[in-house]
Amino acid sequence: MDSPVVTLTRNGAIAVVTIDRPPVNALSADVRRGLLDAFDELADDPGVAGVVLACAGRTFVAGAEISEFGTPAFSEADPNDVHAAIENLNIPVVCALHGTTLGGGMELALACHYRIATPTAKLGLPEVTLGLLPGGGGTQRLPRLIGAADALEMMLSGAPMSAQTALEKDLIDVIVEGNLLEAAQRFVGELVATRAPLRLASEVDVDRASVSPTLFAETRTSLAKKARGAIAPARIVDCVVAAVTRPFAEGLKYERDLFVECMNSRQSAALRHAFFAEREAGKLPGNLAGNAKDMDLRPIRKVGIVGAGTMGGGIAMNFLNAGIPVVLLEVKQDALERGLGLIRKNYEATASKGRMTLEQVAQRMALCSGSLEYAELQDCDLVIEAVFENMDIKKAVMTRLGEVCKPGAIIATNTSTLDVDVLAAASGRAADVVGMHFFSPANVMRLLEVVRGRDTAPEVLATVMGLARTIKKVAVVSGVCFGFIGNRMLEPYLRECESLLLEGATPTQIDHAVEAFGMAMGPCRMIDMAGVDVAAKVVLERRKEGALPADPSYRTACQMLFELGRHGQKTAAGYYRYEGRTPVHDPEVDRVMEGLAAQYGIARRSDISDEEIVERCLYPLMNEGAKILEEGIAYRAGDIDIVWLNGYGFPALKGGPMHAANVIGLEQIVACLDHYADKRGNAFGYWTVAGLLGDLAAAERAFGDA
Ligand code: T1G
Repeated sequence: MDSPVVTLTRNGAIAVVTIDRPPVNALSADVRRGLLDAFDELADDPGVAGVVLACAGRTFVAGAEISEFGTPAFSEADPNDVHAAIENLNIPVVCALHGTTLGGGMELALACHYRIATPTAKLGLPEVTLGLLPGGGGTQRLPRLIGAADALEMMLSGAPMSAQTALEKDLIDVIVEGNLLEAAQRFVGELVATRAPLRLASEVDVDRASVSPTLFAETRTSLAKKARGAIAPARIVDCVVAAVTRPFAEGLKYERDLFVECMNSRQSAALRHAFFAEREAGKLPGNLAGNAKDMDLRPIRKVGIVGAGTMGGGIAMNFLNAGIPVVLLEVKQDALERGLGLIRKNYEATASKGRMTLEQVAQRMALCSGSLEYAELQDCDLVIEAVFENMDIKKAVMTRLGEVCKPGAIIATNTSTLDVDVLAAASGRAADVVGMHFFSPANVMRLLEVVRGRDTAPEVLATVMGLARTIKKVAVVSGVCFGFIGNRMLEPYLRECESLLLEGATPTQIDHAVEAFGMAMGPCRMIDMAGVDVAAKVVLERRKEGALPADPSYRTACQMLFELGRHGQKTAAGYYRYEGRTPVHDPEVDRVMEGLAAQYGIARRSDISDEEIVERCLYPLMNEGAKILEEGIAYRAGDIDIVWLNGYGFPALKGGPMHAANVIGLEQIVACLDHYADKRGNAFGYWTVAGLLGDLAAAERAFGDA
């Protein structure tokens, strides 16, 4: 036994097999080989009466090594052979669970004869979140242990189960306090002393009488609605049917066939890409700021927020949820009280749904104070301005903060459209300034664009990236440009949407085409929800700055709707008319678009296809992403994907716009952009292919290639 990641030790007649492969003991080929060697050795050792299987480090096995999928390593040392070696040992094998036992780790535990866990341990089969299914016997053993319905719920939700729930479902045998390994050795000693039976999940039959005759049909109907087009959930149902109706060996083979189908699917490739991209996005490239852990990060013990409006209140909740005290600053008492009241109301609404207790509401509110005095911000380690989106107003606030905040305090701006460098300069201490662009509602949306200014100190950036993890945000670093990453790419998307409206497409057709591609919400519905007035004001501001293309018809649709008082859902009319929250086609909008088309000499067409809508809305968006990459605004293509997956409803099953472009093929994207340049003219450069995109396409490479 000489595997560096699996060790076999003996304590008298008890053997301990320990996996040690940081950071999460992922079940890689070398671990699987080490386990096979260990259990082969134990099978031939008459001196061993019982076995403990445990992990070193922070957690029991948290799953298969995801990076192995689609590589030759995936096929080495089949986990099912490991499970068979464990089950077929003629002495008890006890699995000692701590941390997050997930996926392949859960399947390893299910193959053991007994399972014990710490009180805080969690167990789960989250494969579905990666477009996979438990491919190591999980779909066959779990129903045999907890029944088909509970097994389906656990595998289709992918949600982890607490140790207590697992105990109640007989998924584990005991919860142990204190030293897990010692308890496990005692437990296996008792099994040996009492000659306890060896329990093999694979030999249990699912009690068919316990399976509701409508369970599978109802599950499939529910999936058809909520898991639109996803492959893995449907295959999980198929596997559980097999667990109920077929012998174990047959079910195991069936499971493996369906697992390979899922693993080879584009959906799973997209979800696995996003898994790693999200983690990469949280890291600063080494060249930029060295390694964060080598830097003097600035401790954030108290946060100030200037502006108690919807954004300021939502931002505050993130810190209160993390137990960080907040001072909320306003200029008028009534505005301050309104802001504090909104925070409390949000918490009480959560409590009314049973997702937090009233005691927790009180605890969070106790951490939140309000003031009308800037002086109250002097002991804050971070102050975030979330005042009205106007340069003069924000500059004045930043100047005050530069004067008031203590040395070393970080000053952040929540601006979504203004120049962070200008705001940083206004503070007089640009090295302490960073952008923190929260997405509304700020207490719900996971995405946070962290905008590094020209002068932002590396440790300020690293501190805020670490703080983002503390407040459970998915942080992506952006450079300074209009709209940073997300809103900058949104611009050509909305531009083409509005051009299509003037050419004769309806809001319904555009939204349906884009939603059929997978976007959570089409552009017209999205703007109606966010506010046509908000969109129009951004365009007006940029027109004032001369930052818009010279195209006279540029985004006139939202301007006109704004002038007509059609501000979207809030006025029951925007691109649609609203009956409650239901969007209804409004012929008045057609007339508005016809008028604008006539005004700007734009020919109306009746042959606009859904394919043209998707190409014209999404390919310029992807092209803008390439420009963002080549300008160094975003560090990685994956970062851009994470922005769009977490902030703009891009379909998870497509992995983000840059991953989707890779799947479509960059040469295809380029050809399409060239096609529209020829067909529509390129006077304003809308169809000019980004240099990086053209180069990658010519070299037959992809975004994110090493
Ligand atoms: N494979 C490879 N690397 C993994 C990994 C995995 N399964 N899980 C985590 N990592 C890396 C991650 O990339 C990061 O790396 C570091 O560990 C810390 O992760 C056959 C097919 C366990 C709850 O889906 O949910 O088993 O950035 O930042 O927030 O049926 O990681 O440090 O270089 O997320 O404390 C099923 C996935 C796989 C669990 C810990 N398992 N992991 O969260 O840390 S498929 C999963 C997680 C499977 C079998 C099937 C979380 C975590 P780096 P982290 P965390």
